[in-house]
Amino acid sequence: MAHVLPDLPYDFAALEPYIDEQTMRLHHGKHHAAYVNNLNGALAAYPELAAKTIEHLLTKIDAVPADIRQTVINNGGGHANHDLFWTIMAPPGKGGGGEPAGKLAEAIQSTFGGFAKLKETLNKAATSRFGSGWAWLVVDDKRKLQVYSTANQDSPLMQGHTPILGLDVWEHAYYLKYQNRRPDYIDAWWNVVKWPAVAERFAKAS
Ligand code: MN3
Repeated sequence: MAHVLPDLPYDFAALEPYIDEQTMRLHHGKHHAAYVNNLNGALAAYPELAAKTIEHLLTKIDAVPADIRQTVINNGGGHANHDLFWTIMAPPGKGGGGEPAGKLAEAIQSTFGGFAKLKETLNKAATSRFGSGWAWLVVDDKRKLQVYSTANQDSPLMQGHTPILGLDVWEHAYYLKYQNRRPDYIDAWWNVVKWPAVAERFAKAS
């Protein structure tokens, strides 16, 4: 059973003006699609692994044969990370924007000292990531929230953490509209974060 590129849950232009249509088309239809194709290519020689979910493969990455392990880290990570990314965003006013509520808001308060502090911490992780990578809000193995960044397509799943919010800071995610102004892209992105989806992931992970 091959991995498939999921459809976007909204139109390519739906996140305008914060994330532009052309970026969304290329990001989803070229970048994410390539991760899926490369992952399937690597797994073709290992039918028993091809039947596993991507979450399973990344969580147990040491069990993946050495000859395809880095390919699975890069392309399987790329697939899982983008799968999350599309679903934790929504058009402003249609689920996107605003602030977290409920138990997630309580956990953010007790861990970071409030939403403003969480934003500050995640913004710092995202702006200071050198080169390509992601900034994350995760539920760690002790069921606590943590913010950090990873390089390339490295998934928090590989260290036993469950990502509940992820921000792609590869240049392909923002360069067409924001060029070198990564901080402007990060500021804009908060307007399309779909907190109910993050809260759902938080509830499942904790
Ligand atoms: Mn990307």
